[in-house]
Amino acid sequence: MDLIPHLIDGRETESRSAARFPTVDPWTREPWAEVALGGAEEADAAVTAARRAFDEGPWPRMGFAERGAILHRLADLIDEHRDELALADTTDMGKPIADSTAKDVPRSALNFRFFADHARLSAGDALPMDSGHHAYSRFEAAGVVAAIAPWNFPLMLETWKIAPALAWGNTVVLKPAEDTPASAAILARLALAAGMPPGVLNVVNGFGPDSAGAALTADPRVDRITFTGESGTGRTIARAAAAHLTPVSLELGGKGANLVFADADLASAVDWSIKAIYSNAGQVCLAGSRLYVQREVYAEFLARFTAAAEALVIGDPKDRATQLGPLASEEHYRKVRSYLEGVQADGGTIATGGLGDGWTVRPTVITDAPPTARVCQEEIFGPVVVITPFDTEAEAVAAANGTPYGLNAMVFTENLSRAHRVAAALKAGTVWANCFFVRDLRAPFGGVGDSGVGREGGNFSREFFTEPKAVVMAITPADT
Ligand code: TXE
Repeated sequence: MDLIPHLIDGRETESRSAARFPTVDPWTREPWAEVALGGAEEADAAVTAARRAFDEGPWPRMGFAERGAILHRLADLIDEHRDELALADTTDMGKPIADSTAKDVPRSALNFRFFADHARLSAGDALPMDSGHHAYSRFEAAGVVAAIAPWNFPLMLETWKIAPALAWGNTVVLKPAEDTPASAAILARLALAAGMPPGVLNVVNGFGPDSAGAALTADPRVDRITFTGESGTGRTIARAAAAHLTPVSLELGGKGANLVFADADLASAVDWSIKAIYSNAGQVCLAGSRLYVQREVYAEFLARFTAAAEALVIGDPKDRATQLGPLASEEHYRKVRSYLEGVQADGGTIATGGLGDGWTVRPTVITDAPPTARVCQEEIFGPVVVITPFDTEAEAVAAANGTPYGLNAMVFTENLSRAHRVAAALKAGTVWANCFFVRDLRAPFGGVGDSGVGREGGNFSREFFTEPKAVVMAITPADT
């Protein structure tokens, strides 16, 4: 079986103990590769390498154009290795190959292109002062960044963290999720091929608690921690970081509300709502997992939505026709299953869907669930939506804001004023009106409440991954 190694200081390596763990293909439910199992020792070695590369190496001292050229080369290599990278994510976590090929990998390349250019074009501001002084800002690299990634969009979310960190001159230690280490190992190899000096990007494989992940967050030599994952894990990481006052950026869970008003373009609302909950088998922090539909169109919407859900193609994620693969792991499948098993006791009804073969879950619709039901409050992270009717705009907004989460929300309406009014009233880091998942990498991305701390994207990534500095110069008046 293939071995997925760490990358530490420019070298692909096993752990010193030679310990390994299997990574499982959730479609075959069989291990398909072995992974070097890192712990505190490998985390320490990786931080040492990243520290040296930052303190002594060329990377933070290069000009933006030179560093940017390497990042652009890496983006080109990602494009050239698109099929290999897409297959790695699909095999590791069951994402349909059509999605990993057309969305995840191209977006990962874009992450490097965008942040390379963004850093070069926004390297500082000049601030002429009325007092006759001249001030300017510098955005200086923060140092060593620990990036701890989840398994639902492995390559895409890893590069979303790594790209801005590197573009601003930091060095990085990445810990991929234990379920999805394969694409990061390929990325690491491509980074070296693109000309990235040793120690600039390090990858350590392993688990979170009491393992590589926790060791990274406890290391005082780490200057920034960027994490995407579960809200509880985010709290643990924030506590560890507090010991050294290390700034954290936490992108956590969600329970996206999706409001469909009677004046919406119903066909389009159904189409987007289907994508919002069933893409990636619902394993999306942004999933539109709570659908609120105005009563006048509720019955028609439910009928159309259910028909579209039942028509989705479930199957082998390596088949290009598949729209819904298995859930990413047995542990995760068990979690989603336990939510479905609790629906009836909570007062809800499974209108369509339920468990499928293996670790698949069919596109599921739950109706009649009271707002306090677990399926209305907690992140299921599966292809499971709760649909509830509402009467007034105020009622819909209150329902949407009625969870501890606040990552994103959607509103479907043809009434322009309503769209703006509702967008302003929703407690969320992102609101989509008449669309879903459309991103501009300049826009802030992050969540409110239990959905996270901080924002990334464009200038927001600049603030997090740098130490902004103000320089104020006195301009001596000319002798008169
Ligand atoms: O997440 P974890 P899991 C949600 C989703 C899912 C649940 C559990 O609901 O069912 O979280 O998934 C590392 N110190 N999301 O268990 O544990 C871990 O090794 C340092 C939402 O996979 O948060 C992995 O690399 N690191 C979500 C990463 O954190 C630690 C994406 C995520 O793992 C650590 C994924 C520790 N103490 C899951 N504990 C989203 N918002 O997109 C774990 N890790």
